[in-house]
Amino acid sequence: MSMTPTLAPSSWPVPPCRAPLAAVADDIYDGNDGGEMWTNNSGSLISATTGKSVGSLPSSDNFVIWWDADEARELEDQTSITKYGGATPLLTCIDCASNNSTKATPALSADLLGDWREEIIWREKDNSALRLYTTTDVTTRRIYTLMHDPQYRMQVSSEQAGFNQPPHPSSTSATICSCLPSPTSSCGGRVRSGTMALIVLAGRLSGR
Ligand SMILES: [Ca+2]
Ligand SMILES: [Ca+2]
Ligand SMILES: [Ca+2]
Repeated sequence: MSMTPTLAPSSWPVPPCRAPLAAVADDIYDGNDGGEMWTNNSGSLISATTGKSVGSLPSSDNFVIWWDADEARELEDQTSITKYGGATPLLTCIDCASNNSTKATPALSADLLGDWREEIIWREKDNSALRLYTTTDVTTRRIYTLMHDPQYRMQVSSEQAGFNQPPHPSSTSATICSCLPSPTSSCGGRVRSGTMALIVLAGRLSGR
């Protein structure tokens, strides 16, 4: 995501003597233009463009996901999805479990099906199955699906092969914009949304 270059990290209201255990930067709050960031010990939500506090500390500092109809991202942690400031989760799977102990990450988050909102995959507690959830909210926002963006596809594959963090598109805007690259593949054809991630998941899903 983009941040103001002149805004030195040392000027942000994060305690300098206590390194944060986790930090997130994305656009999760419509009440502040552009992106926001926070850490587990930042004490509040901080504007990525001004460095000023713009809201209460989010309820988690784990994954972010495009889930509902608006273009701000939602919070994903353990086996729930919650809107910033929301009292009730938008989605919870009580029969599912997260991965990586205290990191509590999903099996995968990515734009796999349908429109640009992202799907979530959790494993069931007894490891007998993977569950794939997609939003049921209707949106009027129409853009290329995120798998059209090469950087996004690379980060989706990194979720499975490297450090497990949510994928981000290459747009320089903190919000999704309609200027994603024209969707073409290296073979000259059109890239099909979700193709790469579904290949990654094929082995797991085939065991169902
Ligand atoms: Ca914002
Ligand atoms: Ca949203
Ligand atoms: Ca989708």
